[in-house]
Amino acid sequence: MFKYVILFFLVSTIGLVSLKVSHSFFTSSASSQQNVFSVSDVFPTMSSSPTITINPSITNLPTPTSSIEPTTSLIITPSLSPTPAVAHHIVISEVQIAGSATTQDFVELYNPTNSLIDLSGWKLRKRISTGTESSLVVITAGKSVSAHGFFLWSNNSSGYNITVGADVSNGNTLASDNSVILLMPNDTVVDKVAWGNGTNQFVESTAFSPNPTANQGIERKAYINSTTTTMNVGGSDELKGNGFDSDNNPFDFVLRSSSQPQNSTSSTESP
Ligand SMILES: [Ca+2]
Ligand SMILES: [Ca+2]
Repeated sequence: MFKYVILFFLVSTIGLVSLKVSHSFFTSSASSQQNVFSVSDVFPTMSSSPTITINPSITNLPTPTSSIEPTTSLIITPSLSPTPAVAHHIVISEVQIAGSATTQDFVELYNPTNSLIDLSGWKLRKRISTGTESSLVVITAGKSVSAHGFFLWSNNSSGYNITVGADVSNGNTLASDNSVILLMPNDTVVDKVAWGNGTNQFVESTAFSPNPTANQGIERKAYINSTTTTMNVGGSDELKGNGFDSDNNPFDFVLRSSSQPQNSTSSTESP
């Protein structure tokens, strides 16, 4: 019996020592007098798939353009159609086709330029209502029209040319539905005016209407806004010349109730 007690004691002792040794080997911590070491009882796991970051490359960047678009644009405002002002050439300024007698006819010219113009060989020609053309007058050599001055042709029946002081005259006549053209000696067209309703008229745009009656005058305006009233005696444009020419007979002329023939001795007029 005592042997079994001893044996049990030995076995128990060995077991405790073994347990102590095992615990010493596998404890998660151990200590010494001055240092403390710790180990984990869980082994760190190593990532099997480490993440590798690759800086992405940038490709296909848009190519900057070298040109710089203008931020402002040049705006050119087109001017309205220029207002025809005073003509730069001699114009037919007034016409009468009948006075107290049907032969009391005249054509007045006006020089809106600043220079005297020699009229030698210049021509006035007419077309009657049927379109038949003939000479009204060929201005004789030595005749001229001063700057801003006038020049007058008239019929000479019964001394009408003396009455109006015509610079040139003859027996030719004008009538309703006629037209007149002013030509340089080389037949360069200078001006035209028609009235009424004739055939193949010398005309700018359309004919002036109506036909003037006895002692009335078809008179060229001084300005674009001139009217019969302003062009009449006492009107604001009476002494402003007759230089407005837009090549449009009905627009460029007004009908004067009483004509006013002017000649080379009349006072000059300027707009
Ligand atoms: Ca004209
Ligand atoms: Ca006149």
